[in-house]
Amino acid sequence: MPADRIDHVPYPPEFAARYRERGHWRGETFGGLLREWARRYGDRTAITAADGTGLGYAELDDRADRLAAGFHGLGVRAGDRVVVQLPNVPEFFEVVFALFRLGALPVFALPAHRAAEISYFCEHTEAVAYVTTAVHEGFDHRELAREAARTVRHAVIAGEPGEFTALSGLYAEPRDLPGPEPSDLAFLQLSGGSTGLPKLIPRTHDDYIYSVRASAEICGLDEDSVYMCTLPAAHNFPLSSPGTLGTFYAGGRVVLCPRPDPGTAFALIERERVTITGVVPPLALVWLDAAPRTPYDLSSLEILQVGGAKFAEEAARRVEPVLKCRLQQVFGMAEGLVNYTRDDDPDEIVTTTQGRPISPDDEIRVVDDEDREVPPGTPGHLLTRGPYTIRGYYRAEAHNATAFTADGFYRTGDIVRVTPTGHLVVEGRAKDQINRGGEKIAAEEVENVLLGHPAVADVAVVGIPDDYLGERTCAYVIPRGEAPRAAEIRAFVRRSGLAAFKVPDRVEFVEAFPVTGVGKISRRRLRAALRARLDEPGGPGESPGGPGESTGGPPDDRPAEASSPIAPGTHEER
Ligand code: OOB
Repeated sequence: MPADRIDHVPYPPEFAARYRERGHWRGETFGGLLREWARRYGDRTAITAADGTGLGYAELDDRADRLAAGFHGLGVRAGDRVVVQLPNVPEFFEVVFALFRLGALPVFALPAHRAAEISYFCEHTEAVAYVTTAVHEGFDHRELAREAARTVRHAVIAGEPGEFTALSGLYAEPRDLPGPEPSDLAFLQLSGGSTGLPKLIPRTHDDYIYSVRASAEICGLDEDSVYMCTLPAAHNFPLSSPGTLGTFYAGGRVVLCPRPDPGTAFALIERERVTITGVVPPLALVWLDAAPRTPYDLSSLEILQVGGAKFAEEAARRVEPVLKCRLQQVFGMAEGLVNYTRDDDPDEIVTTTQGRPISPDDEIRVVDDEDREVPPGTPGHLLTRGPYTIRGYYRAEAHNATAFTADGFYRTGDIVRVTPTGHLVVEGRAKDQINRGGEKIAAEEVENVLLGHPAVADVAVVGIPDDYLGERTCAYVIPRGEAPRAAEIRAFVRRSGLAAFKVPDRVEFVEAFPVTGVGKISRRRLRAALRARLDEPGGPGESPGGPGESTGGPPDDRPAEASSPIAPGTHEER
C-alpha cells in the first residue's frame, strides 16, 4: 500500500492492551450498543425531532437495521466510505447507525460544506455513496449530489430525491450482517485543518465509545437527561462530548434543534424541558443577551456547555446568574482529547479554565519550540496521547510525520498552561488555523483559492481579533496591477465552491507584506509576522503593511454572509 494510503495508524499493541486492561476499551461496537439500548430502554424516546415527533430506542434500532439492509442492497460493504451530510434530523442517526452496523464508515460532512469540500471528501476517501438532504436552509443539496455523482456510485437523498435514490425507499427487510470488530474504524471525522486540504480523522469503535461513556459519566447524564443538539449533529462536540451519543448511552432523550437562534432554541428548551446543551462562545453571548427578556421558561436547563473556542472569562461569569444554570467549559478536538470542567470544581475554576482531561490515561505534555517540557504553569505547546486520541490522520502520511511526535503524541497546535489543579487554560494557538467562533478555517486552503484569481499576486489569510466571534478572517492581498474590489475577492472564494464561512470577512490590499529578507518567504512566517503586527498597539485597524504601504483598496468591511458550520445562523442575531 503506498504510504499516503494508510487509512489507520493503529494504537501500538502495548497501549491497546493497557487501555483494555484499565477497562476503557470494552470490546463494544456502536451497532451492538444500539441493540443493547433497544433492549434496555425499549419504547422510551431516544430522539425528539423539532416538530415534536418522537423516535423510541427500539424503533431506532429497527430502522437502523432496515436501512443497513438497504445500503447493503445498494452494494455498500464493510469498510466502504459514505459521505454523510445531514442536518439535525432523526435520519442522521438512522443513517449513521445503519452504516455502523454494516461496518461502513460515515464521513461526517457539515451542512455548511459546499462543492469543494464535498467533492474532496468523496474523492479522497473514494466514497461509494453520498447521503444528503434535498433542500436545507434554502440551499439545494442535490446540486452537490450532481457533482458528487461523478465519483460516488450512489447519491441518496432525504426528502424529494430528484434523479437520485430516495432515502425513504431504502428501508428494507432486516438481514443478518456480520458487522465490524471493536478495534475497526467506525467513521471519519473532520479536522479543522491547518494545511491546504482538510484532514480526515479515523476513529475506532473502541476509542470513541470510551470517550462517549466517560463523557456521559463526567456530565452526570442519566435516563432523565434531555440533551438538546443545538450545533450540527455531525460535529464532534454535540456528537460525543457527551452529546447525542452520550445521551443514548445513558438512556436519556435527544432533542434536535434545527437552528440555534434564541427564538427557536429557547422555545424547544421550554417545550421539551431540556436539561443540558452545548454551544460555541458566540452563540453563548447571543443567548446571554436574549435570556433576560425571553418569554420562554428556561428553568429546566441545568448545564450549559461552552466549547469549540475560548470563552471569555467575563462572559463565563455571566452564565450562572443570567441563565440560572451551571456552566461547563469544554476544550476538545475531533482528533481525540476532550477536557471538561467538573460539576464539583469551584466557580473560579469553571470560569477561568477550559477543564481537565476525560481520562487518567490522557497524557499531556506542554513543551517549548524544541519539544522540551516547560516548567509547570508556563504556557507551551500542548501535545497529547491517550486512549481516544488518534495516532495518525487518514491517508496523510507526510502530514502525520510532523503532526505527531515519534512516540505518538498529537501536536494539537494549541498553546496552553496547566494550573496547579491540573486544569488547562488555552492561551493561544501555534497553528495556521483561524477559529472563527468555533468554525475552523485553514488559512492555506483559502489562500490557495485566492492565488487562482488573476488579479492576486500574493495573499496571506490571518485571523483578526473580534469581540463577538473571537476572530474573523482577513485576506491581505498584494494585487497584480490595479486592485480589484474587495467584494470581487470574496465572491471569487464563494464561487470556488468553498463553504461560505471560509469567505474572508475582510480584504485588505497592500503593496508588500511586512517581512524583511529577500527571496521566497514561507507563508507560515508571513502569517506569523502579520499576526504580530495585529498584536501591536493600534491593532487590527492599522494596515499591516505599515503607513504608506497600503494601497488603500476600496474599503469593504462587511462581514461574510451569515453562515457557520457549527453555529448556523448566529450572525443573524447581531
Ligand atoms: C472542537 O473540535 P475541533 O476539532 O473542531 O477543533 C479543535 C480545536 C482545538 O485544537 C482548539 O484549537 C479549539 O478547537 N478549541 C478551543 C476550545 N475548544 C476547542 N480553544 C479554546 N477553548 C476551548 N474551549 O472544537 C471540539 C471537540 C469536542 C468538544 C468540544 C470542542
